[in-house]
Amino acid sequence: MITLYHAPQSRSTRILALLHELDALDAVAIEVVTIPRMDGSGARDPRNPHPEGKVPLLDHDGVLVRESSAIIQHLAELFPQAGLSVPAGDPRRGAYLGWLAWSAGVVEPVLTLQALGIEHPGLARTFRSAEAVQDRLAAALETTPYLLGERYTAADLLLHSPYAWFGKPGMPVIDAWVARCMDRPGARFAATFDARHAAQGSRREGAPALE
Ligand SMILES: N[C@@H](CCC(=O)N[C@@H](CS)C(=O)NCC(=O)O)C(=O)O
Repeated sequence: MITLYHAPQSRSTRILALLHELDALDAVAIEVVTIPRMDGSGARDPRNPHPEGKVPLLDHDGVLVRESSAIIQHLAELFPQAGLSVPAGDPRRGAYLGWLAWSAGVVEPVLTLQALGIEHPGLARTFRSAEAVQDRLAAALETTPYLLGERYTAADLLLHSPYAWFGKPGMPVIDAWVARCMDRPGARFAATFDARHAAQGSRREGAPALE
């Protein structure tokens, strides 16, 4: 059995979008849980087995997979018929794995530090900058609609998601790619699912919409 622990309008929303893209919604149970939110609302959910109480978390037959990039790689390979993963042996495999790991190891800290207004020469030397992230994406998207070429992959799903959340960066080639990714059936499904659950949650709890 496979279960996704999901909190509406959070980093697990992209996993919901992936499940739709993989046509795997019938194979994965969605457990909607609460999390502590930045605005002080919400709380850790005792039903969520994530060691830090975070989302997303995937439970695959009792094996827990945490971290979005790992969950995305696992699910995209579990449902290969959707063509969102790049298998070992494919010449694009190296680039694909690199994009997934770069998202977690560089993009997430860089964009978080930028949002918090934190700068330090050591951080810039290690991770580069939000501008460097954009330049790297723009270079990849200069001649093709998606990061790995003509076809949308799980790397696009993961890497466009911060811009879907925080807003497009104002670079035409990236803005157009983010718009393409946000217009996917998976993204639209996840947005509708979350809106419905957020509304139900606020009616049930009398709580702010995000919980
Ligand atoms: N790097 C992790 C980040 C997970 C994460 O921080 N999720 C947030 C929701 S957007 C969360 O669960 N926050 C609750 C908390 O920090 O306790 C991933 O991408 O999976």
